[in-house]
This record gives sequence, C-alpha cells and structure tokens, in this order.
Amino acid sequence: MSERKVPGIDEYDGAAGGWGALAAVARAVKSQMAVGRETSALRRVNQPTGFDCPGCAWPDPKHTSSFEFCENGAKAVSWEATGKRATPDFFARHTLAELWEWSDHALEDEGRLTHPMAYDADTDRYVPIGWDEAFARIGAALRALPHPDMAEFYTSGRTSNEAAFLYQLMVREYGTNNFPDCSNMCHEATSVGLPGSIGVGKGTVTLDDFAHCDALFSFGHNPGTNHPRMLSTLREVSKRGVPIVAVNPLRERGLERFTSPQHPAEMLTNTATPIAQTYYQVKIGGDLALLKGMMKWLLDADADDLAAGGNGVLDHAFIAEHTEGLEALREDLARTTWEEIVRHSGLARDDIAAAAQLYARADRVILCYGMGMTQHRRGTQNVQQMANLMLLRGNIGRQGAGIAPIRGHSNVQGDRTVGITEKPTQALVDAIKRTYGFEFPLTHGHDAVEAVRAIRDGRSRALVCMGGNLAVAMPDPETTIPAMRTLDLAVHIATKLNRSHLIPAKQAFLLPCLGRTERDLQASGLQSVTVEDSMSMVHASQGGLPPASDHLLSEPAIVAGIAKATLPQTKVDWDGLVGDYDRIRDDIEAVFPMFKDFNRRVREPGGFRLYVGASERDWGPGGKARFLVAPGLDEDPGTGRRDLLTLTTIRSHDQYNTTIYGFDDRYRGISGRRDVVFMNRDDMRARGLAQGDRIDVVSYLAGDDATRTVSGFIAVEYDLPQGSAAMYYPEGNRLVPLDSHDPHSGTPAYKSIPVVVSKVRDSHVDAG
Ligand SMILES: Nc1nc2c(c(=O)[nH]1)N[C@H]1C(S)=C(S)[C@@H](COP(=O)(O)OP(=O)(O)OC[C@H]3O[C@@H](n4cnc5c(=O)[nH]c(N)nc54)[C@H](O)[C@@H]3O)O[C@H]1N2
Ligand SMILES: Nc1nc2c(c(=O)[nH]1)N[C@H]1C(S)=C(S)[C@@H](COP(=O)(O)OP(=O)(O)OC[C@H]3O[C@@H](n4cnc5c(=O)[nH]c(N)nc54)[C@H](O)[C@@H]3O)O[C@H]1N2
Ligand SMILES: [Mo]
Repeated sequence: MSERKVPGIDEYDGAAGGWGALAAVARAVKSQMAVGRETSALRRVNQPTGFDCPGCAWPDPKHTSSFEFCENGAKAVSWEATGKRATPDFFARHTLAELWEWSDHALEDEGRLTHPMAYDADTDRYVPIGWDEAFARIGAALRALPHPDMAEFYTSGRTSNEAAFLYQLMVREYGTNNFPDCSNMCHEATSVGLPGSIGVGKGTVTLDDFAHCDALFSFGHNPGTNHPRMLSTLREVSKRGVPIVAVNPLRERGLERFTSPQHPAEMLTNTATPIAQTYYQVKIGGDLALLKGMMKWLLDADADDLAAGGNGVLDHAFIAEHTEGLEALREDLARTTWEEIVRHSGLARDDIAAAAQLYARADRVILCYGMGMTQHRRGTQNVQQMANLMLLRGNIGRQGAGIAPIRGHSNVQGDRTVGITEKPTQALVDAIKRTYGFEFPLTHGHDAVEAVRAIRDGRSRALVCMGGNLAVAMPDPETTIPAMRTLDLAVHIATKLNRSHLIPAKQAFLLPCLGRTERDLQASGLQSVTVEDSMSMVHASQGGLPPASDHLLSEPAIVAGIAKATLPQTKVDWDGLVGDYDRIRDDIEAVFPMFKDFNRRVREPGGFRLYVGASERDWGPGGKARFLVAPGLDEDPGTGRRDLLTLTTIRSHDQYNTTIYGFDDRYRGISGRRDVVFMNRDDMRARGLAQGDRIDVVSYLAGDDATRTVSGFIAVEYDLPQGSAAMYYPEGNRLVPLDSHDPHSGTPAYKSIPVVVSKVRDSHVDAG
C-alpha cells in the first residue's frame, strides 16, 4: 500500500466477521431503530417461526434454534424495520426535481413509505391518494393502451411466491408476457445456461452436501459481504481440512479468513479460521480460459493414465451412461493452446495444472459461483463450462458434489418457479387454462434489456414495478432514465423511496407495501408467505412487527387491487385468494404440480425441497447431460481494444444492490466514501498515478459511439491483476451501454468494461 495518506483509504488487516461485524450491527441498529419495538425483529430472522431474512438467498441450517448471526442480514432487517418514515408531509415539502439531487442513500434513509401517493405534475410533487382511486386510475390507464404488449411488468426478487404468482396471473390475464425481472441482470446466465447442460436451471446441491464435499471451488463471488451466512458453512468446510479454492481477481477478505461471531472462543482470542487454501487471482474475464485450461489438463492426464494402464482421471462410467458431447469438447480443448490459456487467464500454466490436479484428486467437489461469472457477454457459456468441468468427473447428482449458483435476492429463484418468465411454456398456458379458464399467448415477452429498449422506442407506454430500482440497477442510465420519463404510466410498489420513483410519467403512483418483517393480516387471519432459497428449499416466512403505517397493503393485496380495476371480466377470485394465502398456495400447486401438498409440506419445520432433476441424475428431455462447447477464450468478445483496462463493478460491504446503507467498505479498507477505482500498482504507475489522485474513467466499447465517463473519482491501489480494475455498482453503471450484454440470457456485461483511466490534472485528494 502506498505511502500517501488519503482520507477514507486504509488497509484492513483483520479477518472477516469478528468484533468489527458486531460493532457494525450495533451502528446499523442505532441509526435506524428504536430499541424495543423494532429490534425484536432481529431475534426472529430465519427462525422456524420467524420471517425469512430479506438479505440473501443462502439457505438456513434446518434445525437452528439460536439466532444465526449475520452482519449484513442485520443491516437489511434494520433498514426495513427502521423507525423512520417518509410521510405525505415529507412529500409536500419536496418537489421531485429537488429530490433528484439527493443521494440514493439519502432518499432511502427517509424511511418507510406510509401512504399511497400519486404524482401531481402541476406542483411536481407526490400527493396522497386513496387506494381505490389509485387502483381505478391504474386500471383505466392499462385498459387504455392499444395493446397489452405496450406495458412492462418488472419484478425484483424479494417478492414472495404468493405475490409473484398473483402478479404473473394478473399480467397474463391482461394479455402479455412482458416480465422484465431482476434475474435478467443477475443469474439469468444460469437459468439459460444450465438447462442445456444438466436439464435444469438451478443449483444441484443442498446445504447438507457441504458437510460431505472434499474440495470446494468458489468462482467470482464475495460471500463475506453478499452471503455472510455462507462463511459459517465455509468455515466448517475449512475446519474439516477440505481445500477451498477461490477464483477472483480481487483478494476478498471473506474468502481469506473469518472470525465467527457464533463462536465465542474465536471472538475472545481474536483468532480466525483460514478459508481459501489457494487463491487464484484470475484476470477479469479470464475464467473461461482457466476452466478450459483445467479441462485440458484433465483430458491430457486422463489419456496419460489410460496409456499407462490406469483407470483414467475422468469418470468414464458416468460419462458413458449419463452424458453426450464429450468428443466435441475434446476437439475444442485440443485446438486451444496453453499459450492462449495463460494469456487470457493471467495465470501460470503450473498454477492452472495445480488447480486441475486438486480437482482431480477430490472425490466430491462443490463448485459455487456468483456475478463474477454471469455478468459477462458470454456469461451463459461461462456457466456451461463450469458444468462441463463438473461432469468430467461425475460431480453432479451425488452426495457432497454439485454445482451451486449463489443467488442474489432472497426469492429471485422462487419468483421464476411460480411463473415470472417472459418465455412461458405450453405447459404453463395449459395449466392456467385448466385452473382459471382463460388463455394467454405463448409469444415471448420482454426481458429487462428489451423492456428498456421498448420504452426508449415508444413501443411500451406503461411500467409497473413490483419492488426494485430499475432505473439505477440497469446499465446505461443516460438511456434508461430519459426513456422512463416519456411513459404514460409508472407504478411502483415499494417499501422505500428510490430514484426510479422520481422519474415521473404522465401518471405515476407510489404504492407502499408491507415488508417481510411485518404482520400481514387478511380476512382469514395472520398470513405467512413462502420463499425458495438458492438450494430450492421452500419455506414459510411470517412477519411479527406491527406495520410501518396503517395505510400499507400487502403485495398480494395490491396486485389484487390493480387486477380487479384492470380486468372487469376477470375469471380469478382475487378477494378470495388474498383473504387466505393458503388458497394462493393451493392454486400454485394446481398450476405447478411440483408444489404437491404445498400447504402441508410448507408447515413442516424447515419447509421442503423442490424437485431438482439433476440432483438425482434425471437430466430431463433427452435423458443425458451434455458437454457444451464455447469456442474461443474471450469472455467478452467485441467489447473493444484489449490494451485498455478491464473494469468490473462490485458491491461494497455497506450496500444492498442500489440501497446504500452507508459509505464504508470495511474489508477493502474504505471508509466514508464510494468514489473509488481500485487499481493495480503497476497500472497506476504506468499512468503516473499516485494513491488518491483524481481520475476520469471513460469506457470504450466497440461499436458504441457515446462517450461514457465517470469523472473525479480517486485511484486506490489494490491487490488485483494488472489490466484489471474495479469500482462500485451503481456508480459504474453509466459506463455500460444497454447493448453490452450476453445475447443468450440478456445479462448485462457489468463485470467487464473496457476503460481508459486518466489523471485529472493537479487534483489529488488533500492529505488527511
Ligand atoms: N449485503 C449484500 N448482500 C447481497 C447483495 C448486496 O448488494 N449486499 N446483493 C444480492 C444480490 S441481488 C446478488 S446477485 C448477490 C451478489 O453477490 P456476488 O456475486 O458476490 O456479487 P458482486 O459484489 O457483484 O461480486 C462478485 C465478485 O466477483 C468478483 N469478480 C468480478 N469480476 C470477475 C471476473 O471476471 N471473474 C471472477 N472470477 N470474479 C470476478 C468480484 O471481485 C467480487 O468479489 O448478493 C446478494 N446479497
Ligand atoms: N453495475 C452493476 N449493476 C448491477 C449489478 C452489478 O453487479 N453491477 N447487479 C445486478 C443485480 S445482480 C441485481 S439483482 C439488480 C438489482 O436490481 P433491483 O432488484 O431492481 O434493485 P434493488 O436495489 O434490490 O431494489 C431496492 C428497492 O426495492 C424496494 N424494496 C425493498 N424491499 C421491498 C419489499 O419487500 N417489497 C417491495 N415491493 N419493494 C421492496 C425498495 O423500495 C428499494 O428501494 O441490479 C443489477 N445491477
Ligand atoms: Mo442479483
């Protein structure tokens, strides 16, 4: 680390977790909550009778009886269960133009929304409106559109199964499949890529498998920040002496060592458990090359072993019985030279061989991965190469082994399972017809990128958002935001104020809903909802706090309100369903037979696991798993000149997606600021940059004429490979054009932006 002192930049030499995590929870609670009412919420997270933590989709250990501590879960809960309120008074004091100048942090920090509001163009303010009037106006606006395909219905992944099911039902009865979804920006490469390989777009492991694996690979995710409860699992794995291999351009503290707040001995003695045994600092976008290198090594070692009379390194019995396509993969790997593999991955051949050897020696391997793999132009192929690697040794569909996409939002997987998809199947059309007696078109609707394009081009005139912050989460705000300003109708169902809500359409509505932590009372009494975690476990979630305001409605009730106002001839008994969520679950079961016995099974402690064929070596139609070839090694082809730096965008330790809790990123040594670009020491030197120098970052994507710049950020020296750089999301989003995405999954290439970094003359941050 450089000598110059820059405010807010320091080295963090502690472990992940530890006392720092406890102190951070105390601060989060103190800034948001009145101790007593709200803090009782913290004791009910992820308990058998409590609510599902809105923080992430990592599963809960089945039989925990004590509070499973997680710093960022506590932040998520205290942020929702805050004592602060954004009331009609607040909206009366500020125009939208004024609020636009506020930071994303300041907007949400006003607290929970309390009343349904409608935009008043004359005063440029949100003013209170009654629920019925809001529904009537929304219904009228939706009915006034010339065609249902001119409306977009976005979902963010916190939405429960029950709310999501009703939402897709309403949208389909209305007549469109336009379902832009947060998963389009997230794990869509998994949902699209894995079915081709293993027949199902979901992970194949359960939490129990982690107790049986004998090697674990972690590609492109940062559990210390984004899935902190996973560290407890990794800690157990490490304690068993199982090697953990991290593949990540950045050295992430949570992948290096962890002091568990669950274990007093570690806390008191200030010791930590080492996590990753080996850390591969791959170049950004170099994973495809690393994976191919590992597979090339395996095939060569296998051939050698067979020639020497051994049984080979691959699982030949599995390959023969369960797979097809190995020959094409073999040819592709034979064509790929080590020289190219080394250049693209940034790793030495010996190191790649060591990773492959470690993989080959283990009998049961789990491979986990996150956004570092999916958010590339060839994210889908990246995912499929990971599946190839696993299939070579039969590491799918048996105990202690499998592929584990680590999902983002706590119910992003469930929303998909219950029908939020722009590509419906004939089976879904038939099931809805059978259950409700109406038909909807089989034509594909819009995903998130397509939805923004349609809005930009005037083909879509209405946008309904079930949660989220679409304008800020999407790439290219210079396109997305002006496009959204031209809409006829914008409806936001939300808990807290964010920038997307400040983009007024001709008519705009802000509809406040209950959060996970709150009691949901309907005609039949207290309700619970259900969610599905990353490992396909479905379980119930019931809030215990009194609602943040008497005027809130639940998400299912809001959907029903809009549905009744939009569909006067509806065939669905909306009131009956909302009055008793058991009835929604019965209908989910009727439409999706995999939820057989839903209401009974979800009442069992810990819930139940949905059927995942690949976990049982049932590979779906065709009957075989498939090795799939991804020609070449370039993960982000066509993105521009390779002499540029490649910039990735990442989450700080103090944010939840576009929700900015605070300005610290403890494990990376950053405090009180987010205007940083992490750079390699030699790259800084080559550009005459010192720690804290102000810089401009300009992206250069082939075929993109716009000049996209982030100005005045500061350069921070960090341990990442030469040629790679990183900054925070969403600050980096304006460097990503809307068209820079994986063509198969539509996932934006947020993790690979070619940039030029240059010094802003004579301006470094003052020494502290
Ligand atoms: N506290 C908290 N929890 C969250 C979230 C949050 O914002 N805050 N968000 C939720 C959501 S929606 C999601 S999707 C998940 C996201 O969880 P992650 O997938 O962990 O998300 P990111 O921070 O985007 O970081 C991914 C990691 O990929 C690495 N990386 C970047 N580029 C590359 C590359 O080319 N190759 C490799 N191998 N690695 C790369 C980065 O260094 C970083 O460590 O977390 C969920 N949980
Ligand atoms: N550059 C870059 N961009 C990215 C990413 C990246 O890694 N880099 N990651 C992408 C990923 S993985 C994702 S998932 C998307 C996230 O995109 P979104 O899901 O659209 O964004 P969030 O920030 O999670 O949404 C926050 C808002 O949700 C609302 N909210 C919170 N809780 C609830 C609730 O219980 N009900 C309702 N109705 N509303 C609620 C609040 O109003 C809050 O302001 O961003 C993507 N964008
Ligand atoms: Mo995500």
